[in-house]
Amino acid sequence: MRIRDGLQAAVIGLGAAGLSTVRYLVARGARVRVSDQRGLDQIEPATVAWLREHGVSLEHGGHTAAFLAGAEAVIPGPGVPLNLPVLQAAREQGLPIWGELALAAGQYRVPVIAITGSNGKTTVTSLIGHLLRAADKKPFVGGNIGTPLLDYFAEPDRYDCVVLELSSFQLDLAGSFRPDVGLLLNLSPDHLDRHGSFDAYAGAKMKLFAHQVAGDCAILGTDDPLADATPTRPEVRRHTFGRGEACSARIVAGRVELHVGMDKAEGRAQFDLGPTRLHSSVNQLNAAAAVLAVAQLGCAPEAIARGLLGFEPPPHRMAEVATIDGVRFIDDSKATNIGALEAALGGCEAPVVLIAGGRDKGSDYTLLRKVVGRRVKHLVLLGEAAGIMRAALETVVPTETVGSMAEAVRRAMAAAVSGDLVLLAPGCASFDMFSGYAERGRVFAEQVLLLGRERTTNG
Ligand code: UMA
Ligand code: ADP
Repeated sequence: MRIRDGLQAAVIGLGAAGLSTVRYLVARGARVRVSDQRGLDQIEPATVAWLREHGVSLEHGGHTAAFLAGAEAVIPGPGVPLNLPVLQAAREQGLPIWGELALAAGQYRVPVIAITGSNGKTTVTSLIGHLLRAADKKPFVGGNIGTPLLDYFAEPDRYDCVVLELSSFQLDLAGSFRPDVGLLLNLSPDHLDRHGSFDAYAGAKMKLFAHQVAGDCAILGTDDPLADATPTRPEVRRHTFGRGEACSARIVAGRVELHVGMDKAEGRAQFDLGPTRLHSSVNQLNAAAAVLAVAQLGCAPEAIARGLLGFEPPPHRMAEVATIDGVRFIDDSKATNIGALEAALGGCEAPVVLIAGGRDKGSDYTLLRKVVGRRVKHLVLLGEAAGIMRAALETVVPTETVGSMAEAVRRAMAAAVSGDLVLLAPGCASFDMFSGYAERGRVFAEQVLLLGRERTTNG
């Protein structure tokens, strides 16, 4: 959308995305105000100084209805709950509520690949960025992965394509945004505390495809029945990845076979994942999705193959920590919903001692009964969700509850025998006990390594 000079814009939330939004609006001549729940002493002084210098007024310590006086549009950050009283007041006043994607709609001058799904977004987004660089392209990689998506517009000349990881929060307020290549990896319940229902959550994800036009491409993970059933517009090219025979990027015996997007003479290209770090069952899917997406931008098979070989998956996703007395410890701290936990267990061949729990996001843990009953020999629970998880799962697996990660690691080791796998895959958010999933994974690894040292010392 084009921002009118002098537009009175009210931004809510001064996190990374909010600040980027303020900068974007200021650069386009809008009159901007911003409101944050934090006190002034909690906001970086350099940010406060920048706002003052650029004539942006700051409300801090909470959001009031007075903040909206004279505003023509309200732009909440992606993490700002949409049921805040100030947003309800904005709706009552008939003010439009835009997200970052809505602001950027129609403004990109280079191809945009946008990735969403319940799990695998960050892995696939960083892999796509990596493959594009291997093909000598200059991608901007941002969105939910960390760099705010509007930062692209600060220096657009540095890039020849854009790769965006998009959350349901961002897509909920996407306006008429459309990606040239939209990629939906999978769909399973997440963030129900925010969206209220699975249908509302899935509906937000599906907005990815709502405004695509002829010439655009929709990529769907057909191993996941919900992603497979996602409607796309008839004029849009629809490609699929997975293990099914008809897939455009098909996984066969640890290889990705690409049946589209290559030079006609070649017919298909093949990529062996055996020698790469993408050989786990979920990463095979991620690789197929990424290969299919970059092929749409004309990347050559040799460059893709080179890129796949050099890719390091991001940390805390099925990462090997150590093996102690024959017991392997795996850190999948980024498994923050039940879909990721289910996928992690589905990929494990050895008996699993599972460490799970954390902050609940409104999940129904009874959905895990089947996979837990089949794969898990002992369950160690910690965090706020331990009680509800226990109630849902203790009849299918021996379960105990602990108070700390140190205790969890020790109890898991006590329940394991050589050949077993101890898996940290919480199925919950981490914020009840940690600053984030990365800290949770780090503490887990520290405790595992400590245990290993003690065992060595004690012979
Ligand atoms: N705030 C208010 N009022 C509120 C709530 C928050 O003023 O009612 C303020 C907070 O005080 C804080 C700011 O808003 O100053 C936080 O803003 P935010 O929650 O929108 O987060 P950002 O720091 O801008 O980071 C956001 C994404 N965060 C969320 O969607 C929660 C980041 O995704 C993203 O990397 C970043 O923009 C850059 O694009 C993180 C995330 O957790 C990784 N995403 C969720 C997930 O992956 O599950 C969706
Ligand atoms: P997201 O950004 O969507 O959270 P990540 O790449 O950070 O995705 O991975 C999050 C969790 O999902 C990790 O536990 C990881 O092991 C798991 N995961 C990764 N790819 C997939 C996939 N394609 N399907 C299911 N789970 C996956």
